[in-house]
Amino acid sequence: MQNDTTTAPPRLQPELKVERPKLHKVILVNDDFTPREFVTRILKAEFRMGEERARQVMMTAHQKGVCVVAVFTRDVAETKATNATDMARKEGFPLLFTTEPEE
Ligand code: TYC
Repeated sequence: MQNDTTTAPPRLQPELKVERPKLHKVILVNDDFTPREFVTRILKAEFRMGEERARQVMMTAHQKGVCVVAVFTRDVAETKATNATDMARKEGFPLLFTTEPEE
């Protein structure tokens, strides 16, 4: 009896295409109303930054209009941006964190 394993044509392996998930930036947006200290506090709480780094990021947004806070997978970036923005809303501040995919 013929043995399938010896007569079958060689199986072509499908090419494995594993793509790295695109990372998303969390962006801090400046406004004229949220106190600097409050922005710094949010950055420390939600993005686990130390005082010095949080102040640098806050000041960059303050001076340039926006600052990239960090990059994460899409879900994490969106969750952190939403949490941080919600914390500000609860205190009545217009502070905004947005996300955008990296190129
Ligand atoms: N511009 C604000 C002020 O002068 C401080 C601030 C900094 C607000 C960064 C938002 O993303 C921000 N009180």
